[in-house]
Amino acid sequence: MKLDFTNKRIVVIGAGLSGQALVRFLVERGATVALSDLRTLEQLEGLEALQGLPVRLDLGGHSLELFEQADFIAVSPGVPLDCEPLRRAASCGIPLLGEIEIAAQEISAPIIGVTGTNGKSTTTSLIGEILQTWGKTIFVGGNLGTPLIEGCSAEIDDAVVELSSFQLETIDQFHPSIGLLLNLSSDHLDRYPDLQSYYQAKLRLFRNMTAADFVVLNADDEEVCRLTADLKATKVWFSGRGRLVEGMVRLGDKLVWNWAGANVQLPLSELQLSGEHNIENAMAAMIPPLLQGCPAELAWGAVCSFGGLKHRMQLVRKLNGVSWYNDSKGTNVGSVLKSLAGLPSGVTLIAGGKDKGGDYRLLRPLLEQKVKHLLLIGEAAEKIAAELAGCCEIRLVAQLEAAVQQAYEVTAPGGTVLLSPACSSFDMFRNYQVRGDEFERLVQRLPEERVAS
Ligand code: UMA
Ligand code: ADP
Repeated sequence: MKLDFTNKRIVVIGAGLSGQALVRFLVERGATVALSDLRTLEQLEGLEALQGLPVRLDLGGHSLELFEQADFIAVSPGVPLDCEPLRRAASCGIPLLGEIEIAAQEISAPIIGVTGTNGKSTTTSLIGEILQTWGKTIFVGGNLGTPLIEGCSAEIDDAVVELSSFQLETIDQFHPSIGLLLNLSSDHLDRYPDLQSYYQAKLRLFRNMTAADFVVLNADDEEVCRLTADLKATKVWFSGRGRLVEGMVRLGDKLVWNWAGANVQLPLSELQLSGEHNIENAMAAMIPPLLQGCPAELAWGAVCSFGGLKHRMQLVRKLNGVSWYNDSKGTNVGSVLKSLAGLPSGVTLIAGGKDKGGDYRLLRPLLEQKVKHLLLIGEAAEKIAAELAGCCEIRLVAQLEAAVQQAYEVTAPGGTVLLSPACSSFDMFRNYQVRGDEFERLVQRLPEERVAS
């Protein structure tokens, strides 16, 4: 069912990617739109693209009376629902609609929704690669980067959407036909009061799914198994530990797909992506296209030709026998564990940023095994240093530039320098992409000849 926005007074809160896309969509649907953001015009990017549209700007803070007088509030995912303007609107009985909910009510194509703590972007992209290779016209986006609302106008066969817990908080009727829950571990405890609240936000993905829908679940993840026991939708499991009779399972150097009479074997040696976690992502990504009838060999070919996304364990440079990796998207403890696990010992790890309430002590065993030097930046530096004291040599460094310089000086040939922060970037950078780009720029500038600073 489509919502009617004609002549409705709508306040869009948050003027980032989602907010700007919402403004364009709502103006086109005949709404009277105001765009409200804590930031000033000078601090915001991309607003010039809205020039010429009839939109009232409410910048440098939120005018509460606007929120009290609206017919609807359209919410960007990064805006916490307990902030003052949203509480004020809720107390006046004004409905809050998230960007995903608004978009989903417009999209009639089947939706494949991907959530979990880690691997969402890689898995979403892999599903997109497979469906495109199969000849489908698709939208691929969501938390990955392109707001789902931008996929509303196009004629598509499927929408493949990465969904964050923030986006799922505001869904209502949103109903994917296939939903994936990749894994669950600690993240975003700067937004949620506890881990269970974060997990419950993720589980909202399944709230409207029925027995006619499929859920793709990680059989090796205890929390996923525990929390999905009562789901109505048809469960399709994947396991990297060979524990399944039905579903997608890894057996040594191959994947085996056993489902509805099909038995297909896929050789792992052809996979370009590296790391155990990417085998999990590949397994999960294969399942939706296979359920839709995509030929297995074609799907596997598309997965194997995918070289990976930027800022995820990306080799930047080999310099004087040292390998430099950009894993700026390693923004929580669980992802750093996976990234480190795939490296030999002798690592110099650059970590830190905006703390999200993660338990850094979980890194201890792997740090003791693999990391020689830990260079810490950003607001979380002191907390991380305190929780990891004694694991390896630890230094607090003011800026990323100094961290790169020190890594260059202390890492012996044969070693690895890894930027994998375990934190978000927002204390020092606009986003993880800017942080990763800056790291790459600094690494490319390092001289071949080692010069003492
Ligand atoms: N703002 C307010 N008032 C507030 C809080 C924030 O006005 O109380 C404003 C900020 O000043 C800022 C704007 O809100 O100008 C930003 O909105 P946003 O945080 O929703 O960011 P968008 O640019 O719309 O990007 C969002 C996602 N960002 C977040 O969820 C934080 C992007 O995911 C996503 O790609 C994009 O929508 C398109 O769907 C990024 C992300 O970091 C990659 N996601 C988190 C993650 O992956 O861990 C969840
Ligand atoms: P997300 O979109 O969920 O943040 P990405 O695909 O962007 O996930 O990967 C981000 C980082 O998370 C990677 O650099 C890697 O360190 C880690 N990661 C990726 N896939 C997995 C997985 N399946 N399990 C655990 N960690 C993973």
